[in-house]
Amino acid sequence: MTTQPIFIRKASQLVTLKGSSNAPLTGEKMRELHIIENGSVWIEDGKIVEVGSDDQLNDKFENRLHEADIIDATGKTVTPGFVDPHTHLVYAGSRENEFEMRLNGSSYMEIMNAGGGIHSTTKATREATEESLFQQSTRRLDLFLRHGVTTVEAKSGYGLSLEHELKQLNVAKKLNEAHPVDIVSTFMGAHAVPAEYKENPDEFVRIVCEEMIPKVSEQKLAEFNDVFCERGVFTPEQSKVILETGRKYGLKPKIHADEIEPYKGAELAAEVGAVSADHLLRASDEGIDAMAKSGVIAVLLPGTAFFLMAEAANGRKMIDRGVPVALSTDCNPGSSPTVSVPFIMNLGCLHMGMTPAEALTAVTINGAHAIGRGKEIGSIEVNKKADIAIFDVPDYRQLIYHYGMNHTDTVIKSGKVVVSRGQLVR
Ligand code: IZC
Ligand code: ZN
Repeated sequence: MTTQPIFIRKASQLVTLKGSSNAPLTGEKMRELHIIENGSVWIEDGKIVEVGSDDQLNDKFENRLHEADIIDATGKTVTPGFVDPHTHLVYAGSRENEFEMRLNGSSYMEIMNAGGGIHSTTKATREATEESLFQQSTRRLDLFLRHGVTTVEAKSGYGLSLEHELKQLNVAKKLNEAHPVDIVSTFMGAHAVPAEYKENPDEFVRIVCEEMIPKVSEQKLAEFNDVFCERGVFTPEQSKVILETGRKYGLKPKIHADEIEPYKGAELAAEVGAVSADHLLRASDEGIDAMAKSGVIAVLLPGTAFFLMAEAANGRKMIDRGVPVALSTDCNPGSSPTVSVPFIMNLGCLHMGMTPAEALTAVTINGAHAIGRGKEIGSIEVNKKADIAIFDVPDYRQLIYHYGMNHTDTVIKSGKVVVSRGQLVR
């Protein structure tokens, strides 16, 4: 079945990020957005068919204008739909009580070690039915979409038992089928050592490796395998075993590295050839150089540093040393309860020394590469999936400069309008 073509016309800026599909952008290439002024895009059957100036496209499609749904983007900025490569999307409950505890001086780790934090969300998620998890996560996905996000990675890790990890991953699978936003799943059984294995964490590592990973792989419920490598959670040695086991079962490694303390997580990411190392607030220079050398993408999460009142990762240094950088919300109930990718870009600029162009690259094509989707999404190029966001600002920098606001006007997902005038289209 063919669908009605969509013709986006006359964008003040059409940010294409052309030529970035084969590998993530690094160094000064992260600042090359390939913007077309007075730009237009022709979309058909879910794909981008032509990209160029409005004059060029008007000539080419002159005879077919009457067929198309025309979206006038005069005065607006058009970008690839945002790709958020690190979320803990599927969970139950909320942790505003811990937010208040932190405001009164408790730390994230103290709360977790006292049985709260990840453990409290695990309890709520284990108790929730699939239906309830689905509903609670749908609400977040709707909000993502309304902020211009068309693809998210989603991690498990609030089940921490075979049964409940599979439940979480199954919810992600169903959400991917039911919701316009695409979901790329990551297994993260090694998100915390559950209370029942507190005295014997190695036994939990064994269960992750021998019971959970094989099942997740057999049921094709995830593409990636992640571990929270942090003092008091999983050691670099345990993390290595978990990531290498995952790889044997076809799950590509990712790692939560050097978030709270320097722990040689960045080095480990390079050693095991992880697709990305995420957080990196306390990564060492050696670790950063090792990542650059082996092409590990740094997924930086400045919303988490902001929310934990910590100093953000040094994005500037990573880019200057040749590490490809992506940005993400880290959407989760403990350390970053937000879906606002635009706010994350603002923090990337203000707290991590990135330029607005680098920040936009980081939430589009580099985000796509961080989840293995660089060839399909993340730039506006012929034959790519028509995932496109239109913002009510004439210059992409205003998207970041007018901070804490949602400028999203229209979102097109797989060639269909799913947000119009800021509202979901059902
Ligand atoms: O629920 O606190 N850092 N995992 C690692 C998290 C934050 C999520 C949480
Ligand atoms: Zn995370």
